[in-house]
Amino acid sequence: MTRLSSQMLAALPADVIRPNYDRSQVKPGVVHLGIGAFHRAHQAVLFDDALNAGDLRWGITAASLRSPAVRNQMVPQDGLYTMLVRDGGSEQARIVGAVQDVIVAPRAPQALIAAMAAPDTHIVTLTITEKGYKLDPATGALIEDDAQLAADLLSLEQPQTAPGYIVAALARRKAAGLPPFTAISCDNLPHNGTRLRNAVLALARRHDAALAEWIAAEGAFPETMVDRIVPATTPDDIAALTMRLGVEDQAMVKTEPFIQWVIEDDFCGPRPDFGAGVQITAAVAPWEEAKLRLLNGAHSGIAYLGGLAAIDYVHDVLALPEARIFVETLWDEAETTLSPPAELDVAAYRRELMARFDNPTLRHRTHQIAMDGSQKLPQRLLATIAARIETGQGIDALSLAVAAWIRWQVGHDDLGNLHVVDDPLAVPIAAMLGAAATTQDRVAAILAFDAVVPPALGANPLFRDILVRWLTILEIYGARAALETFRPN
Ligand code: CS2
Repeated sequence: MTRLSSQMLAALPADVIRPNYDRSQVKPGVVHLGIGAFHRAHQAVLFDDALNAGDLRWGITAASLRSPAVRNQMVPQDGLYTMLVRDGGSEQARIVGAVQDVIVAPRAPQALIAAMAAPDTHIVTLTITEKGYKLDPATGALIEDDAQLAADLLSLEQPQTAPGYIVAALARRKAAGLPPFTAISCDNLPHNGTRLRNAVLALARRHDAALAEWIAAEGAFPETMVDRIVPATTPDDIAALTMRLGVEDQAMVKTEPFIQWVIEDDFCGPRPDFGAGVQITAAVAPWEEAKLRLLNGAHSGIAYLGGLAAIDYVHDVLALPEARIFVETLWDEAETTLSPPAELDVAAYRRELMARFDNPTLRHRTHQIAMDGSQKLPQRLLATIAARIETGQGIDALSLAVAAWIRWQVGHDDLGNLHVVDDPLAVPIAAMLGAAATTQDRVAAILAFDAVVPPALGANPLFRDILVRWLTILEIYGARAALETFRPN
């Protein structure tokens, strides 16, 4: 089957939106680390908007930090791919032209450093997932015994981590008399900019104190909140799009209409005149916290409970009335811990979130969201629970989500279907749960695991008792029964 490419653009059906700019004139202004589906449906589209608006400085050189899979999808297509926006009955296809090249970092580390150190590069964006920062999820300290980080602490000749690439490239820029780039974390971490800055400075200091000082003084690491639901693309999605386009697009992404990128007004160089979907603001934290605790907190609860109940998709979980009440209760609990920005109407935001979760055409898998729970729980659920406990408020629904995460670690759902626990801490967690004889012991082991649970919260007897109650119900009766306790009586 012929692949999508520059040559095939003219032959696409008339209703497919295409780049309106001359791609040969675009300069590479952005380097992106970690090109997965999320980047292609989020930041790349917003830079593509800038290109479509006539500002041709914002082409993207993207990098995979591990596998060549995305390069093999995109390079034969001249970097082009389709973004399919699905909402109930409607579907819109747009070809995004912003990605100019894809580098597989382990195969061409010097090419990636050179791209990041090029004079035209003004912005480096990252979607490397929570675990890519090499920071302890509970304390935020550099995980020095991580093998890749340990290698970068020794030498940056061939960096292994994203912070390693940033330090190597910033060193190159400093030596060349160039200003630093603005480094923008686009992962769902609280204070993601500060975390990235901390990781970069800690690593830089170990190599060259003067470099670290220069980065601290001249660099910029704005905080951001990113939001768009981007389910993993399936072979069926590609087959259906091939029928529609008449060419095959192996790099397509599917997503929802909603898109939001809130960026702290802290750039050390040029930036595009961003269009709709991007807000530049002084304070990102309140946005970030509301999104992490409402959207992502509910998502994780839906993922573990739905996954345990053998329900594949988010919208199918929410077809259960008790699951909706569970989510609303979790939101009632989380909402009181927020200091929402004045522009955010929380009630309307909650209604909009529920409608987004209900989108039946997205087919967002519970198993996808269940990944990397140890990295996600602290900011999505545990911080919220700690804040509720501090003010003497209930934590029933939030704790059920945490208990469901613990239950998920057993590796099978309530019907006995096996799943892989895809998590960087899966092995130590399985070992500690395996060594625990009773439900009480399992809860005690997790609460004592300070890589995930902050010690003060882990020592709280109220939290312990609620977790034991929920985990007992999950172990004996299953997730459906636990959710049913949220039925209106
Ligand atoms: C999801 C997020 O997979 C997950 O953990 O909760 O990727 C979520 O879809 C996005 O944060 C939405 O902006």
